[in-house]
Amino acid sequence: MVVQVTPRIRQGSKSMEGREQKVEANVLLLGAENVGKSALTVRFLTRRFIGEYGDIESIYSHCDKIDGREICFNIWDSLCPQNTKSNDPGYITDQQLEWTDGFILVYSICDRASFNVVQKQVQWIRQAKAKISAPIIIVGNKRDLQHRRAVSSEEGRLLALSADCGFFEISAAETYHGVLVVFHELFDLIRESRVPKKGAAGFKGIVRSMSAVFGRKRTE
Ligand SMILES: Nc1nc2c(ncn2[C@@H]2O[C@H](COP(=O)(O)OP(=O)(O)OP(=O)(O)O)[C@@H](O)[C@H]2O)c(=O)[nH]1
Ligand SMILES: [Mg+2]
Repeated sequence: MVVQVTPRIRQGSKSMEGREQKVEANVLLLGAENVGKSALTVRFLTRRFIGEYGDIESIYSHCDKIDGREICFNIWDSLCPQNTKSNDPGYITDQQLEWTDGFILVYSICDRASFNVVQKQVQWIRQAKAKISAPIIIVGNKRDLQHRRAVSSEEGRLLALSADCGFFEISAAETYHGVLVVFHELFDLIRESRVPKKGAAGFKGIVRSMSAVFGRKRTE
């Protein structure tokens, strides 16, 4: 099952793209060590799960067509701790905050500490002055490892609801589809965040739930 929470639409600092055909979106992947940030990135880029990824930090570019429009994702696959000057695993650099149009915060459903890191990172982003409009999607990865689950779906969903973030549980190891949905959903939120606010009341929050099964269970 994948639980999806769609956050309230935020007013963006960037202007609307209008009818431009090519759109760029900078996406920053954050999260504790070993949660699958690189696995998610490589799945999206190549559709493949290769198992081991090393500890390389990179920014990748990948163009895709969504609704007939060419979207160029710049994907920053970060390392944790994100800044060696800080011992705080929730720390996010000003450069990262400034660069990104949207965040994917990844934890492993088997690793409670990694969920705590995501909680800290959400707080950090929400308190940051810059780029306050950049949307966040929280991803609970490794959902194929149900027998080792340490964080319930409900906890992930509640964190997302309380912080106005999107939420998915996926397995980068098992399927490409879940990863694709995460990136496309984030792109939709980025696009909405760039639309000038309509009317004083703005948009109403929308919460929707969706269930889907992504592939068979497997063990590591
Ligand atoms: N079972 C399972 N293993 C996964 C999944 N995603 C990643 N892994 C494994 O988890 C380990 C860490 O994956 P990475 O993608 O390197 O994690 P990372 O977050 O990029 O780690 P750092 O770059 O060191 O911060 C690897 O052994 C992957 O094969 C998943 O969905 N299920
Ligand atoms: Mg990595």
